Parts: sequence; C-alpha cells; structure tokens
Amino acid sequence: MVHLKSADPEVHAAILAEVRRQGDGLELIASENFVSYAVLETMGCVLTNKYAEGVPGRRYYGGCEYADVVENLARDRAKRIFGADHANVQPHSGAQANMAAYFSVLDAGDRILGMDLSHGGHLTHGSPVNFSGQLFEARFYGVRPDDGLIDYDVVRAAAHSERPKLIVAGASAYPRTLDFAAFGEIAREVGARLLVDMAHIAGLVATGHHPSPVPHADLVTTTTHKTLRGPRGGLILCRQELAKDVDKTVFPFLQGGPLMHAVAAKAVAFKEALEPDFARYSGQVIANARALAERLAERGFHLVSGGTDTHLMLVDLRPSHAELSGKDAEHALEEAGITVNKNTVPGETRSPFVTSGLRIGTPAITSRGMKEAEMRQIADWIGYLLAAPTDPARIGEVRSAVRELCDAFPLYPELADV
Ligand code: DSN
Repeated sequence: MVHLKSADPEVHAAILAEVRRQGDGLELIASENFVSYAVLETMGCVLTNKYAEGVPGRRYYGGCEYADVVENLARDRAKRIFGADHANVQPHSGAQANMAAYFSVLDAGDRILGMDLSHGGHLTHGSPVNFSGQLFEARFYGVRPDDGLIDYDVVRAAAHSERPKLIVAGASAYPRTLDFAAFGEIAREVGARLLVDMAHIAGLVATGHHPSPVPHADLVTTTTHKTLRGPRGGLILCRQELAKDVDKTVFPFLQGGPLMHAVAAKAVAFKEALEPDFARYSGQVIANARALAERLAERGFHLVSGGTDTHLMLVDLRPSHAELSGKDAEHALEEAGITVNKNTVPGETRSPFVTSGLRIGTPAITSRGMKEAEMRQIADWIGYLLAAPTDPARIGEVRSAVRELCDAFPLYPELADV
C-alpha cells in the first residue's frame, strides 16, 4: 500500500491495525471468514472505475467488454457450483439480494412466512424494523422450545392458515440441517413460492456438506462472504422462468451500477470454491464445529438443539451461567482476544441488546488451518474464562495463550507491513 501510505497515513494506519487485529485474535463470528490473496487483490482492481448497468452483452454504457468477461465468468461458475439455471451476481449484499428476490415475485403488501428473528431467522425475513416487515405482511414460524428444532408440521400448519404468497427458509443462527424438500412440499401445498436464503451455509451446500435448496426453491439467495469465503456481496440463483424478473428487479428496480471489482472477486472466489481444496476446507469447518460443540457441552454449556450439523452453534447461557448475559460473555471473550457475538436464544428472556446466548462459528479459524485439537483448546479457554468473566488475571492468561495460538497459524503474513 505504498501509495496509500503517503496519500493518507491515517487510513493506512487503520488498515494495518486491522490486519494485526484479525491476525492476533480468534475470529469465531459465524458469518465472517478470511478471503484469499487473489480475492483481496481483485477487490482493489481498476474494475472499480467502470459503470456497467445491465447484464453482459446488454449494457447501458460503452467499454464493457472486460466487465462482460468477469461477469460471465462469475455467473457461469455460480451456476456450475450450485447446479442452478440462472445466476445474478450483482447484488451488493445479502439484504439487497433478498429485497430483489422478494420483488421479483411479490408486490408490496403481499404476505410472507419466514423464520422468527429471535428463533434464528434474519432481519430481512420479515422483521418489523426491516423493509421486509414494513413492505410485506410478515408471519413467522419458529423452533420448538424443548429441543430448538424446526417442527415442519408447525410450518405446514402456519402455511395453511396464513396462506402466504412466499415462504422464506434459511436462518442466521440455526445449527441444524434444514429440510429444503419439506419446505418445498409445504410451499407447493399452499401455492406459495419458496425462497431459500442460504447465506450462512452456501459454502457447505457448494461442497455437498449440506443438502442443496436449488432443486426445491424458486429462488435462492446468498451472501458470498460467509462459508463461501468470497468478497462481501450477494448472489441470486433462480429457475430459468424467473431469470428476466430477477435481472430487472436487481437493475433498474433496486440497484444502479454493479460493483464490478466485487463481481470479478466473486468470480475468483467461485473458481476457488470449485477446487477440491475447498471441499476439504468445508468438511473441516463442520468437523471443527462439532469438536468445539462437544467440548463446550462436556464443560457444562447448554447448546441449543444439543449440538451442530453445520459451521455454527448456539450456546444458551441460562442453564449453566444464569447470571451471565450474552453481552457480558461477549465482552469478556473479546478482552481475551476471542471474538463471538451475543445472540438471542429460543424463549429469550433478555433484550436483543443483552441476550442470553452466544453464537459461535468455525469458518474463519478453519481458514487459518486450525483443526479439532485447537477447537478443544479454545472451548477450554471459553469455559475457563466464563467461569470468572471479570477476573483480570484470567483474561490476561487466556489473552496470552490466544496470542501464542494465533502466532502458530499466521494470517496474511504478506500484509504485515505494507
Ligand atoms: N450479519 C449476518 C450474520 O451475522 O449472520 C447476517 O446478515
């Protein structure tokens, strides 16, 4: 970053500090990951200068020949990874992918049925503070209070009584396999469309470690930066009959010019996702999540649903640490260099800003090369620290141990001093 260093020392210093922050701590936020150098380079390329409204071959500006090349590569690779008829790679984010997907098949005021945010759903699945709850009439299903699992009979009953035009499947804090075939069947029974938001599990789906929603859903959305390990951004997959509606809803209805450097970086990440190494990585993400979950359970933590089939787990602190909120637990771990996020749990009794749970995920630490032995060690540190979360000596002890582990799995060594 030689140019940036002299042009803007303050931003340069902040970026270098962020490189160190990411490297020196354990990133356990389930929705974060570390992209490759190739993806990073592409995010900083001259395609950021280019306007390319439209789709490849049908643009509103001249000079789009190389924009077309990268967008075609991204679209073709996305289709190949997921076996989809059509891909739109232009959504700037997962939220915009969802908004575009909704308006491809719905009008404002239509009814949708999605998973309750406090049960593990997502803001864009109908929350009243989000466009999805304000522009559509949202109804919800959740998980069973006793075992934390989705009860598909309850979803079916809600679909039959509410008669939504669209059912939304997908979650941001559900640790178990989602039954997309069941969602598809329920949607067909009530004549609804099915949208699957697979943002959290896209990398697992890409590699066959989670069943694919593509055969069952009309529309599938995802972010590209979670388990898929690409640049920040969104993606929509759909059946051929919806391709035109999706494309024209992304642009001109919702967005202006696509971020072509991000589209190019998506193409690079999709190429990586097609390689055998990525399948091995995804398998290890799940093996690591299981090892971490098992060790936490051995240490007395209560895991919603009893464990995990995916990259994440949800810890309900109430049975083991009744006085400790998610917020305080998150803070204590952060002090020790372990980053997680507080999360509501089914049957939550505290506010969403305080919560009684922690969401913990393994995609990022698996990208650093860590395996089951390190997961058990990390679970032990979490248990040790949360037994006395305000003890400065414990925090310091865990902080040093975390630092030592991070040094053994260096992240972005080439960016240490650029
Ligand atoms: N913010 C993402 C997550 O953490 O799950 C979802 O948008």
